[in-house]
Amino acid sequence: DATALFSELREKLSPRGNVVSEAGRQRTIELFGAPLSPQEVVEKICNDVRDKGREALLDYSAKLDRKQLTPDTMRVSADELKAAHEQADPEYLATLRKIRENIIEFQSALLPDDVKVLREAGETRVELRQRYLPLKRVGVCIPGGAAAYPSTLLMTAIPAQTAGVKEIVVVVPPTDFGGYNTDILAACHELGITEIYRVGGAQAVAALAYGVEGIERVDKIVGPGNLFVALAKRHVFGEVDIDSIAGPSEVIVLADETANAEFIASDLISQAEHSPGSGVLITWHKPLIEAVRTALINQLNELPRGDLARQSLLDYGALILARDEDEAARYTDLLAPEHLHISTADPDQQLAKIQNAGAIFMGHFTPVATGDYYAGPSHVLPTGGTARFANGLCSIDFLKRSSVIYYNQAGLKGDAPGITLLAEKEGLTAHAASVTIRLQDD
Ligand code: HSO
Ligand code: ZN
Repeated sequence: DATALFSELREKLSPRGNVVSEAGRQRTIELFGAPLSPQEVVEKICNDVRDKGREALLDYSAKLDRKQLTPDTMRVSADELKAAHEQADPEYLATLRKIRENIIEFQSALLPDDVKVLREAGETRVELRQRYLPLKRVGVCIPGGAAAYPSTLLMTAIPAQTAGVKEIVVVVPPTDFGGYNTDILAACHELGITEIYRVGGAQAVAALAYGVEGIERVDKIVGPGNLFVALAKRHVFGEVDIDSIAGPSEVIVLADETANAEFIASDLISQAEHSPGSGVLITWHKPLIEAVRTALINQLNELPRGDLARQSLLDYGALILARDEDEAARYTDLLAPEHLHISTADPDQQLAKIQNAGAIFMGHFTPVATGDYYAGPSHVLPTGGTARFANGLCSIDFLKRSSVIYYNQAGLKGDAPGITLLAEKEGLTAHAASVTIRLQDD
């Protein structure tokens, strides 16, 4: 039964299992004297930060991130930002500027125009509009546990800035890969971001959602993080908007007989080296399976993060032989990967058969790294099979819309019978009266 098989494989592909649904069940964390599930821990942290504010935020940073911060050291100062930028490698800064241009070019092309419709009503017309405005204040979570990710700052903050968001707040854990990382601070300065807090985990998400002394609450929280960040975002959703619940990186490579086994091995290892991360090959060309296996073994032995990537691939990777192209496309759709790399002679042909994938990389010369770092679309993408319904982050996600309705008296007269009929059906006579009262003296 293909569906059962693939839901099993799907679990295998999500390197934390299905973190979000699992998190309620396990009771493994001894944080408050009693064994709590990650979900319960996150609820406690969020409620404490909501009720006790900055004091709780700093307490949790000390307890969980082992960093005793003060209200002063929690926020990155203007001097620190300037110093990081001045000391940064000029080539790094020049590359950031080029990437920034690439992201702005693509993200601004996505932005919708306001919509205006004039509809006939009686002798006249009514004006119907949809207006888009940027969110006022957005919080961006940058990870800082296993590696430093300045690219994630670019891929979240620049789409927001392109949409016109003026206030961007960055939270990044108080680690060498996070809030003390000069590459990240230099990138913030380059983007004109001045509000950066060295806090991470659920406590940072709660501070952004509810606001604490010195940190005003935001309208939307975006960006990836560990299990605790993911659960906290889900917990505060409704109080603020969020982008999605991001899990670890994953890629499916679809390949035909024209694919290069060494290239494919490097693609699978690239996502696996995020550690955890997963890579799956699906091909209908049998010899490729063995060729990729050999290439994987050779490449893993050569790479600095080879051991981490090997473990991820052993735990979460797979090499799958499909009967033909159509079967490969069906498997891909069932797995709904974050990244899909179509490494075939005519990738458009396979693309046409696939519905579910967060970002799609076409042909032999478009490794996922192009999208991770440089091309223009954001690398914040739906993981864990959620590409079935969710989307990668983009500038549109930082807009909100209002509808605008504009009648004159003649238009109201034209539409009045329909409005009052419905109002009376619902027994809401004041609704009906609010129309008829305006039509009385003619
Ligand atoms: N592949 C990751 C993004 C990333 N890669 C950051 C390198 N740096 C998430 O899809
Ligand atoms: Zn990556």
